[in-house]
Amino acid sequence: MAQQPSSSANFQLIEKAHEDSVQTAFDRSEAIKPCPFGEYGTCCKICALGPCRIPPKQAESLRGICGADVNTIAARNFARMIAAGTAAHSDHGREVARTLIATAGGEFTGYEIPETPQAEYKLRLVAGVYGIPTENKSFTELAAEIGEHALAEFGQQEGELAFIKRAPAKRQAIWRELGIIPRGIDREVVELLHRTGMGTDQDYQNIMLQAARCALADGWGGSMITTELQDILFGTPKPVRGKVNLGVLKEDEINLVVHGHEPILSEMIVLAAQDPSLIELAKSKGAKGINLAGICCTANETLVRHGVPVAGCYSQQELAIVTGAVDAMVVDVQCIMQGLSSVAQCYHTDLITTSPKTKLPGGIHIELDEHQPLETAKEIVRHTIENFPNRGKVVIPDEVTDAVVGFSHESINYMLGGSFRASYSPLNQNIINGRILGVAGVVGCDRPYVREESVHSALVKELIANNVLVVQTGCSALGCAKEGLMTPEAAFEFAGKELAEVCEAVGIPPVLHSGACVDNSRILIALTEMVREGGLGDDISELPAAGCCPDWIHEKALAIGHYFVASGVYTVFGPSLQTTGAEAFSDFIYSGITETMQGSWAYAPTPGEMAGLMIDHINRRRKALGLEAQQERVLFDMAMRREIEV
Ligand code: BF8
Ligand code: SF4
Repeated sequence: MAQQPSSSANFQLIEKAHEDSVQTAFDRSEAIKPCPFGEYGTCCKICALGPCRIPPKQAESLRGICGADVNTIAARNFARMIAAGTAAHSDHGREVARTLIATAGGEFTGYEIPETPQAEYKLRLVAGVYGIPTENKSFTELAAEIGEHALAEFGQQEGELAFIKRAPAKRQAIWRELGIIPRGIDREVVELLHRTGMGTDQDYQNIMLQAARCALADGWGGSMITTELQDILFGTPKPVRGKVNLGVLKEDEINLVVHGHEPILSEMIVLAAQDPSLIELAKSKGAKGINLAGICCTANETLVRHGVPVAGCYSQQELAIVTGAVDAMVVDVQCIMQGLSSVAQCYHTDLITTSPKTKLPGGIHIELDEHQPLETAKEIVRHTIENFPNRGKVVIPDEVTDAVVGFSHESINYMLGGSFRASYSPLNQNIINGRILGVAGVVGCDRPYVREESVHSALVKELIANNVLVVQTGCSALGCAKEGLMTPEAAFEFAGKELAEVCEAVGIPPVLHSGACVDNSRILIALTEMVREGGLGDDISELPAAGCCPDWIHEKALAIGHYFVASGVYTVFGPSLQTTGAEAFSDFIYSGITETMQGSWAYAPTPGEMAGLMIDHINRRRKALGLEAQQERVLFDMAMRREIEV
């Protein structure tokens, strides 16, 4: 049977929004045309002599009033986005470290340090990296010490972030040689902002070195701290079944949607939604139960740990409310559209903010009481239930896709080798013998543009058809889950024959969902484990691997891109990197930077071209490793897709 494009849920609700005279991001993206100077990267407004805008035709002759040229301006803009992205991920990590310490000290109730073998494994692993002796210490004592070490790394002024030691030795040596090992997380963000202010660093290559130090403080610092400490508190993800798309909302149940990034409150909402007295209250209002669903990366966090259904990715947040079925949407931080406020006003949905960092016009603020988070969660669930009788007309698209998700580095290790011989050896062996061509990390955001097929799934289908195993995070992962790429059966439908055989033998989908955007740190560790396993070179840059962010919105994506590049990964971005007006700077990030980092940025406008660049890179790495030549690339075009879908 022909599969409907997952975007038909969007079409249906965009139409409903128009009938209801409601404007969404899909309309605004038609109305707003990108400013060309933003695309060129050559508008500078960091001081009051400007804003200075340099059009490409005058790139050679015109300079800003201070004398800054296009390359300095574009590098500063680019680097400042990296600083902002690092700040966002890392501030999330800081909250998790604070929560771990306060939970271990008994100050916050509701959370607990679980006494499970997985928690013990993670506590010992992280304690080992921090050099914390583990003998005769309870889980709680270890968790407290780990939390203190992690928190100290935000304000650390000298030395090296501890997780840097987890990278391959050769990579660490490159960083030391370049002088870019992060000293402290906040320090690198502040220094990058300082250096890119008016009148400081004017050498784009030097700016990008500090940008690398800052981005590494994200990938091997703030984001990795977030991932590891959340795993200690809430559990390390393991394969779990989930459901994705707007059809997970239920007409006859209370629908509470969690949205944002930090799972600190949503973990408690997962518990509160199961509270028998609240379920009774829901029934007393005429609902059959309480249906919890997620949007964006809070969704990814609750999906990979608990199998909580996902209503949608970034571009679908307003559409969830347009269904008329969402009784409350509770948000924490990041990627929350201000458009939600005006959409929510047209329906009965309560928009509940919970963090002092995020307030929305028209939102109801129920601040997370860290000391009794479960009580806050129950209050939110109660509030949601009370709003159920106010519902008007409900239209829920009949679209839901199954997915198997939760592929943390630990669960990949286990799936590949089993509990007694967990290792990456089967993966490396299959790459060496050519069944798997290589590995790709595909991450990023989704735009509110109406398309028949998302760039994420178009790219990923082409990669797996060419026997490239794909690991994903963020909204990119949700986009591919919606397209049905995350079931073991998807291997037979979409993957090349050899990759499908490996997936069948191991029992994994050809596309592995590893979590939220902070969990790109899991991909760094997985790549490092592949190096450690042997046979594929001594550094991440030598692996037959590539990264791609086929679409991006938030500055966080540039921080991720640059820590992958600085870790030696060839990293392709689309649809625009906002550097086109600065030729020398663009050339530098696309090729010159390889000399020092052995990784680089790349750009391609279409999914097919992105896949082509990645596959060519993987083949070059295979050749350098002396692995056998590969068969010709399968071009996975629209016609071929339709044939598969019939
Ligand atoms: O951190 S993928 S739109 S939700 S930024 Fe935002 Fe982009 Fe989604 Fe997750 Ni990541
Ligand atoms: Fe213009 Fe220079 Fe000021 Fe930028 S820093 S706004 S280029 S004067």
